[in-house]
Amino acid sequence: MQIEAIYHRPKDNYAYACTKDDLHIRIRTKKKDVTKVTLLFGDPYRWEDGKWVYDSIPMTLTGTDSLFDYWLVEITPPFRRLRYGFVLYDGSSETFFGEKGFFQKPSTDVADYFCFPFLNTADVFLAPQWVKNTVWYQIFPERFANGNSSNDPNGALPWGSNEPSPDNFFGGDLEGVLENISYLKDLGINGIYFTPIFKAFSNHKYDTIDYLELDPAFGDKETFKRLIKACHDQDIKVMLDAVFNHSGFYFPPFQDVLQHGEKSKYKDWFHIHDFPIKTEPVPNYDTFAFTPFMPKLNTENNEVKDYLLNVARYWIEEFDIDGWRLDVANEIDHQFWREFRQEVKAIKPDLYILGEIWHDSMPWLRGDQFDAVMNYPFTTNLLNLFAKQSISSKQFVENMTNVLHMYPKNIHDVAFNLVGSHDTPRVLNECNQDENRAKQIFTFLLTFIGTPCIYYGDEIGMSGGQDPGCRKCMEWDGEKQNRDLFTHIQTLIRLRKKEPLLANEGTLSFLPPELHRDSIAFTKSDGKQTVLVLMNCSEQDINYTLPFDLKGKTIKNLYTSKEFAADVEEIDVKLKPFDFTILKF
Ligand code: ARE
Ligand code: CA
Repeated sequence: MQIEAIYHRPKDNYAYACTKDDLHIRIRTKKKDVTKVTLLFGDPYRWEDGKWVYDSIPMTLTGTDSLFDYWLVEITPPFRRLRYGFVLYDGSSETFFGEKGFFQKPSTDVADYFCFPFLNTADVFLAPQWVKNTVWYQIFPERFANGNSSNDPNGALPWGSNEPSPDNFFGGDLEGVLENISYLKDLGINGIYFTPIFKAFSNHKYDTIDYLELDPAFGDKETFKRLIKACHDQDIKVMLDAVFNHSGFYFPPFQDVLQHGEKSKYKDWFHIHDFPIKTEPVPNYDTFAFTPFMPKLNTENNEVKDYLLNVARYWIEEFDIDGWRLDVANEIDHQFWREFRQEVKAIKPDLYILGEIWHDSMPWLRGDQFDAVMNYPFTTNLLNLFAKQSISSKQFVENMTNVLHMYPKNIHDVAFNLVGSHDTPRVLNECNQDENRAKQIFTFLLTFIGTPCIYYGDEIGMSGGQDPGCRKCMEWDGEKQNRDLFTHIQTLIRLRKKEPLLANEGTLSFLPPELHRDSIAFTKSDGKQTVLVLMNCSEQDINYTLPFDLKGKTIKNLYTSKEFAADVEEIDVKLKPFDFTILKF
């Protein structure tokens, strides 16, 4: 047994409360090394005749990535506290593993066991439940629709007349969104994520000038109120983009520092290295990336914190927004986010707090800061298999298993899953304009766990490269829209809403990728019924024998609504290149 590969450390993703009463305990072992893991567990204070009393329960293998097997067990400690250890068996030898290391036999000293001291409800990660049933649509307001030409910025170009550039404008606005709510309703989405809409200098608005005013090119507050009401009337949630890591160059407090230097009452609102302040050739203050026009805000300064928390509260209290997406969330201090969560949840307990973090985000997902992060590791894995074919289906499953074990399970139900955004090339570009690959990516996105998001225009097959290429004006000419792709996505969204097992109900399991190298297959089961998603991720036809005994069962194809009775044990499914099937039995 390779004990060096064995890992467990409470809490985070190895020991966590999945509900206010239940604990998940996980352990990692070398791939295909250990054949059985038993958890020894007991109440820390339960002793009989001077001996600590413990019970035992087998753990379940829940997945394998390229290096490790992952084991899980769910425990409901009667007194909400637990001491536990592991007995691992590899077919010939056995070892005990506890907090003090490895022993030949289970230790008799409770101090050698791991400890989950107390299951306090306040510590349990609880995300808004409505998110589990939300399919998001991301809107870049300058480029979705121009509903009012009178507010167009000077020099705004005719809609869709030019390629987007870092500096040009086309006049998109909130009235344009309002006019197309029916389009969004028809697509079936029930959440909109707006990139920034507050007054700012650029066409992307990530360089804020006034956090409490809408950008005049997008419309006024009365329009925004109408838009929110129209969305809520259609059961569509609204999430805004909070750019708190940095302000724009023309943010009045920064302008005041430029004008008054060290005498400015705002000098501590930023991270200025020395005075006089200079913006070139290299700024002598902290910025986002190396952009002098995005001075980093000093969120550890109480005045800045008060100012930004007031902004966070204002848009909830005055406009009843349903979520905040947090820009460059990983570069702001954790204490700021703890106070942010307390403030916004006090006003609206089921507000969705979504951090923009592209990497491992465990430190922000402990229940005291974010509800979720933008799941870019999911995006990368999906594109590498279906778009770029740079990995095998086996590697895809192993990578996805790794992602799923990076966090506690209850985090994945509200993970913000995306296949593209305003910061990435469009999915069709990643697929080299191959519509079938793009369809397959949406099939996976909309049948997997988490809360999926569609970037505006992807649903009608818009193309576009890295920013700014991915920010073209929305294509409203039906003749130029890929209606087949739209219908495919619309059907999947409808299915997802109708069939809870296609969203976040049931237990997810990948079928062994060894069963067929050119396919991805996973099931969601609630113990009574199972939904199987089977996808061909190759250019060849595949013939897949379902590894279930289905004799006598009725099998329904959820996508075509056809039903058939399985009168034989083994069912074969034939799939053309990049085809799929969704079966329920
Ligand atoms: C634009 C161009 C840049 C150019 C810059 C020059 O895209 O190539 O260098 O202009 O000024 C906003 C605008 C962008 C603009 C940017 C800077 O939308 O168009 O860039 O401001 O002016 C990292 C961060 C992540 C950030 C991305 C862009 O971690 O937070 O970089 N995303 C947010 C927003 C952006 C926004 C900003 C931040 C700034 O979503 O739209 O940009 O407010 C890897 C790394 C990630 C990295 C990612 C993308 O995966 O792991 O950390 O994200 O690549 O680069
Ligand atoms: Ca306009």
